[in-house]
Amino acid sequence: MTITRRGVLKAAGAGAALASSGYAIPKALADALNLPAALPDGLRAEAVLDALPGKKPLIKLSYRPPNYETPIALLGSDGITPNDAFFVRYHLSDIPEVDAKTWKLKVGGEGANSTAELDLADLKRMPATEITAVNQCSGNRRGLFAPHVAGVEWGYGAMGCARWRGARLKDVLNKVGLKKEAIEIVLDGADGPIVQKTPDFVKSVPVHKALDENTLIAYEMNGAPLPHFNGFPARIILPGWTGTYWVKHITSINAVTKPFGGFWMKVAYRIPVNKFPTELFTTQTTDVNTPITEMVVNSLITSHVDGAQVKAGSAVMLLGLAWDAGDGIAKVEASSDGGASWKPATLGRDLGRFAFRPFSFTTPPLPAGAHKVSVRAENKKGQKQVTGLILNPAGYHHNVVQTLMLNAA
Ligand SMILES: Nc1nc2c(c(=O)[nH]1)N[C@H]1C(S)=C(S)[C@@H](COP(=O)(O)O)O[C@H]1N2
Ligand SMILES: [Mo]
Repeated sequence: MTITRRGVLKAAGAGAALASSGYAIPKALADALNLPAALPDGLRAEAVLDALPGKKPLIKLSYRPPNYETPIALLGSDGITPNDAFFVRYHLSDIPEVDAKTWKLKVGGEGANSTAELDLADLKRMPATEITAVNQCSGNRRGLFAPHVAGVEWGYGAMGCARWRGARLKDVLNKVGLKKEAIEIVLDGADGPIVQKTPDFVKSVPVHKALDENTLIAYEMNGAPLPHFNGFPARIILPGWTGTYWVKHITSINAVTKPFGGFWMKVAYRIPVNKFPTELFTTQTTDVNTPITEMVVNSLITSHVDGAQVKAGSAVMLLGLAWDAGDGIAKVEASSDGGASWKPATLGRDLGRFAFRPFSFTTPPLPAGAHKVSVRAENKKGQKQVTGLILNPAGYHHNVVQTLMLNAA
């Protein structure tokens, strides 16, 4: 089932179901397709809601490979993104349906002392850890970059937060033992290129991050097996770091003693050195650039979209989410007067330092007219969202303070 944005807006306007599919458009989803005005015109007109097997209708940016973002309304405000609403990001189109019975994980590499092969039962027999963590694509909000940069033109929804359960990567690496010269751990999944000109999607992480007690090989998401499109039967969870390292359908893990040279490390997913306050991936750093690592502090209003109608003379309760790389959110502030004055928002439940932190803020009664509303988060290290976009060639780390218009009538 595919619903075009134009169709949705028409149907929602008429309060009707789409005649062709018989699918009644929930108002929240119609609102969600009111994509940010900064997105390229072509994309805004073409964006469609489309349901992958096992998923709710999400915003489809491409089908081969599947790139689907979560509508803002489905991100909700309780800090957990449901599995059927979680965004989907792939680089390659050959995504096998992995059979849990025959799936094997190979562990070794020239930086390891031995090799091992685990099946799913072996992995599940190991001590299990559960951690709630945000998975956000490096390119989340790329579509808001001005001037526009090439890549998947994501809006706000290339992110989600779930309870991930699995074995520690550290315990799996201990089965083979690392040589003291090992510097990176190389992660590869079952998916591959359909045409050989696209390089296979393989990532590496520094040994210290691989050995971090929060780094998992997860087989459960929010208490259920991983959905196929989120990495069944097992994926890497690298709390604090952007989604690119969270390799899905993981099949091989290799320790290496030299910097890993694949395309997805050396060419893609890089940021200029010294532009962002994030950890340096030292073994991969050149004079000019370095792999993206940690997420930057950020927040999003999820209860209202830009241009939402509210009742004149009434207070408006804004709900949303804030997150960072794992220092934890210290405060969220909101303004309903275009940034002239800021007041603290109320922080919601704390699901752990790597999770979405819900917040709420009630505006003063808003007289009839347009109101500029903003929120900004600060983490426990004192890092703040930026007010001006930090340009970088691949359009990463967009954490500009969000402003939206509410129309009180
Ligand atoms: N096997 C595999 N794993 C992958 C990718 C991929 O293309 N193939 N993309 C990565 C990127 S860039 C992101 S942002 C996350 C997205 O996770 P999700 O699809 O579960 O939301 O998966 C990561 N893991
Ligand atoms: Mo990504």
